Amino acid sequence: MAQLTLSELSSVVHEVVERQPITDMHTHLYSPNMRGPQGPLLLWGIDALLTYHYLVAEVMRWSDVAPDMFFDWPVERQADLIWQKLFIEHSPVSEAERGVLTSLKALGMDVRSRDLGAFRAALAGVSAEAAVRRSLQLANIAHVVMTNDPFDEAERAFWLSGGKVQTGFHAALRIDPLLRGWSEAVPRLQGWGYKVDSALGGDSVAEVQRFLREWAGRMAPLYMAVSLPPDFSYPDGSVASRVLAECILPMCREAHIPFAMMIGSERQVNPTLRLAGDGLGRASLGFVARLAREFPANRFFVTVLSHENQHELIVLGRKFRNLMVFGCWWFMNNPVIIEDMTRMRMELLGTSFIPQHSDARVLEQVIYKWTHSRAIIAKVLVDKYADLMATGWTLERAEIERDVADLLQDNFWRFVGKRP
Ligand code: HDL
Ligand code: ZN
Repeated sequence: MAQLTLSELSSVVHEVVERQPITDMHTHLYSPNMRGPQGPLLLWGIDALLTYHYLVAEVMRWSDVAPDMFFDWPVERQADLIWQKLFIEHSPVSEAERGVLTSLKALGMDVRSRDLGAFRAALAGVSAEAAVRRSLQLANIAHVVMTNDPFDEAERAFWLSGGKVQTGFHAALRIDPLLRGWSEAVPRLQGWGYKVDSALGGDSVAEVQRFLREWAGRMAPLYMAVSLPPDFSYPDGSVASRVLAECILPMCREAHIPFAMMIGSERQVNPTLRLAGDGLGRASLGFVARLAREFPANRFFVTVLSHENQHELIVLGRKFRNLMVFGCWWFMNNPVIIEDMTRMRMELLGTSFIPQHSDARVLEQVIYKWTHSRAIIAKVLVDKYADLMATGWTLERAEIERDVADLLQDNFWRFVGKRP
């Protein structure tokens, strides 16, 4: 096959990245057939886009509305305020603000009109299934991994009734209460018939394992996941350390699935902002090395929320083949940081990492989150390939296709040990 010239490089790389179907390994989307007591669990449409908790945090900086009053408003009124303050009265230059416009443009809206009413009318009445087909097609996403929480009353009924998700949607078993809310989890587990106690005595270990085994049986998760506070450590003599070592990691081994640790989220820094009220903290990542070293039969996806932790995590990725570095999580998901992290990762890990996930909560966000990230990943790849070519190394299109498939799809499926 023909060797690429330097002048061809950029257009070929951007085209290959554009064409590569994505496996989005961490989202808060739901299969369109998943329903809770209030209706579909999936969020989609213009008012859901505008009331994304990132934008709620941003509008509170320009408005003196009391958060509690804001949250009591109908979603449309919340969206009206966000549109007025963040898009009309001030230029929407933040990543979450610009993102709305990227998605609206891809959906065929002429954002020059700035006419929210017209956007609402044009996008109204679209079913969840139709919206999913359109957004995944526009974002070129082949597989969506959800976040599925057996402690979430809204989705329990779906799984307990034997619900099956739509093709292309996959479960991730999310178990935060077991590691960062054990005292609250105990009465709930007891209520569901699991003989556990707060000291993890008696049959508690076996019962937590049974809880995880039963939910893994219902969801067939591709991995188990937790978000951890900045001060999490292992081992620290706590019940959480024992739950991790004696329940979670053994059940991941039994189910042959990785454990994803998303480290550094400081929950409810400002509780009045509700979902928008979480912050971050710099973590001490020594426990990650210890877990990777002491549990070589376990595989760990790891992402961190503090910019300061990124370099340390990447170096840990060099030390352990059972550790897969992934994503630009949450407050990391901004162009300046995505580019910085992707360059650092490629310079230290080659292509043996997963550069991004969307973390989308609203369906149409996948369009902007991936449009923006593909452009940055392609830009970094062009630079790195150009550096290669400067040594006299030659490159063929098929090799770029292989590398991009690794980054956006195959590294994930290889690490979970399955084929899509
Ligand atoms: O814990 C998580 O999975 C985070 O992604 C939170 O859900 C956070 O609210 C979020 O949506 N970040 O993008
Ligand atoms: Zn998330």
